Amino acid sequence: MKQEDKIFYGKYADKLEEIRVLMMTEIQTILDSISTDPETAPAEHLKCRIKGSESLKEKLRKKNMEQTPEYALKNLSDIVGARVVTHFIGDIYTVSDLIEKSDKWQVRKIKDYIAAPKPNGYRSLHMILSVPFGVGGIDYVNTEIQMRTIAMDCWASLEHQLKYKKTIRNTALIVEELKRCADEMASTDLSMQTIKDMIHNDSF
Ligand code: 0O2
Repeated sequence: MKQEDKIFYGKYADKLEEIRVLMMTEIQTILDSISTDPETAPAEHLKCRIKGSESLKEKLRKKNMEQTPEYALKNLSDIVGARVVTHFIGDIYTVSDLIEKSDKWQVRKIKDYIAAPKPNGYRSLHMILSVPFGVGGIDYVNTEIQMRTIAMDCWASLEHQLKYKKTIRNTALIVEELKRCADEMASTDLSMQTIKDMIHNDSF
């Protein structure tokens, strides 16, 4: 954690780091329980981060919320966030089923933006977890796991750049092209899953 973030999170910083490590370790254990063979492993990569204080304050400011760690811990879900990037769509649901069964947390909500993509084309499965906290009278905090395929991840990274770029001339065209790419990538993800299923179910 950067020094400025340590200062902002204060007495909560160490516990947040503990939760980050817990999430990282538990999700990695789940991934390894499916396969550790690089050819069949479900995830291409796993990341877990604590939201930087500047980005957190900006989110609180936009939502007209109090810019304090206490308020954020009680009202936001992504101070600690993990991202699992998988090869195939089916892996997302295999992994999320196992995440639901873990005794390290309670799954509070699942937002399936793959079954129901956002209007801009954003696709991912978001899981909101309630994790024991126990510092400063806060018993539990919500954390978020985002799960998406490599194609969805590539798309989300590019679209995220659009959000933070202030001066773009062709915004309408870019938004339209991004939506088209999201739909094409979703179609390819489905085809790849079908081919994978055919390879594995067709053997005799
Ligand atoms: P950043 O900059 O990535 O941290 P809610 O909690 O339901 O009130 P919220 O917080 O928007 O609403 O939840 P949602 O929709 O589940 O989104 C949470 C996070 O998912 C976002 O965090 C993004 O990381 C990602 N996300 C959601 N929609 C999009 C999208 O359209 N494009 C991209 N690239 N990412 C998206 P932040 O804090 O908004 O953004």
